[in-house]
Amino acid sequence: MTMSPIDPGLIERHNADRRKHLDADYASLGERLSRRGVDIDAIARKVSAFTVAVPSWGVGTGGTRFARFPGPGEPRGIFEKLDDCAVIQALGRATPAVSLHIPWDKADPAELKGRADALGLRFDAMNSNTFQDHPSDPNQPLSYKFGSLSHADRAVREQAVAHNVETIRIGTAIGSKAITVWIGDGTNFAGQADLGRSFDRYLESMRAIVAALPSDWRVFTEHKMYEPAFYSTVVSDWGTNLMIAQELGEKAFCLVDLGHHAPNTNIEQIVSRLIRAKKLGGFHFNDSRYGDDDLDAGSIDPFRLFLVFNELVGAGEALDRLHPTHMIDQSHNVTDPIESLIRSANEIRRAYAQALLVDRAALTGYQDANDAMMGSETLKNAFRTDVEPILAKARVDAGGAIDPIAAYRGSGYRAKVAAERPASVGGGGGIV
Ligand code: LRH
Ligand code: MN
Ligand code: MN
Repeated sequence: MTMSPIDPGLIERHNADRRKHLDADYASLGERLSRRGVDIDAIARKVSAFTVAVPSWGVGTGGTRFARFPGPGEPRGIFEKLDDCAVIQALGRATPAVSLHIPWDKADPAELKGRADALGLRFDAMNSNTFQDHPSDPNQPLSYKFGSLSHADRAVREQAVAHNVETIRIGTAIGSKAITVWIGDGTNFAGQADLGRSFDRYLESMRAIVAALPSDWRVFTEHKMYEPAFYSTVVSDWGTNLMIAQELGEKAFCLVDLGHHAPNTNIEQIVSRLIRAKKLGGFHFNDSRYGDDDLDAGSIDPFRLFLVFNELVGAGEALDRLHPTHMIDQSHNVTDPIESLIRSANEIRRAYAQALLVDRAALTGYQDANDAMMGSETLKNAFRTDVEPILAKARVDAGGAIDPIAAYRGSGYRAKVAAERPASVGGGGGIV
């Protein structure tokens, strides 16, 4: 029996008040979709099966390099973070897995597994961290100031490799099947490091990490254009990332964090290319306006999110073979992180549902006839459809809330944990 930090009776009462309207909205949308030859129940089934992992570091308040403004009741460690993740899942029913970051979330693996099992959660890809120093870790005395996996000093590289191997070992004990490697390595000045030799050293380190992967594990390498390095970054773009994945072999795949590209980059085209290359490993979903803003998925440019899903759905079986993993990677500075994550998961599902509504046969026909207007209209038609009744139905049928943010506010969870968890100073877990 799963223990839920949200009273199921509360969700039932919440839904009882809204059920009639949802049923009417669902029937009305179903009628309109059937005129387009679409079976609403088939769409709802696919949406229900679609899940996205939440980042452990996302349930604490984030920050910028200028300041962090902690919210009330922030989780003080990984076990309280898991409690918050269970709230997100109880109400939204789209996020049954959590992605951990080591050493931020380091704890006894048996206890981690036990707590997650009790809460009905599981673990998605693990994340290693060699982008900051870990002075309290006796296994990591050397500094990553000038890099980690690509560092000029072999001893630092070996330490960084060993940290990744340890992260895999923890992940293996808690049922994860993948590790995501993102490094901050790069330079601030031309001439600071040799661009070619740095990359060679990185590849050599990654080969050692791949050699430590269990047979059923995958490794995702995550590219990012800049930050913390501002002149050059070792794993800077999807071209570099593809080279890496091809070099490292069949267990290696590229991870696309939507915030890690230059503004206006055509990310959906990158996704299409990586599917063609059979190297799309997964996503870190978020939204951005200027850089790696880590804003809530779909909050700035929902059309772009839809276009990414349009590529995924359009790829059909080619994508099924890749089974990319879906994770959120966000930093919540001004909202309650639980609310942001509930909403983001729903926005990601919305983009998926809308992409499922694209009339693909018609689209191909318009494309082949060079009918630019109707090709565009075919996508817009799907994007313009209000699929909220489908999303709400998927939630309710799985035991979640029709309006999960309203139900969360009604639950008083934040006030309850604020009383139990004294205000944190710098903690909350997360990158500043
Ligand atoms: C780097 C990144 C990467 C890290 C996370 C905290 O910007 O996207 O995925 O692990 O942020
Ligand atoms: Mn990321
Ligand atoms: Mn990022």
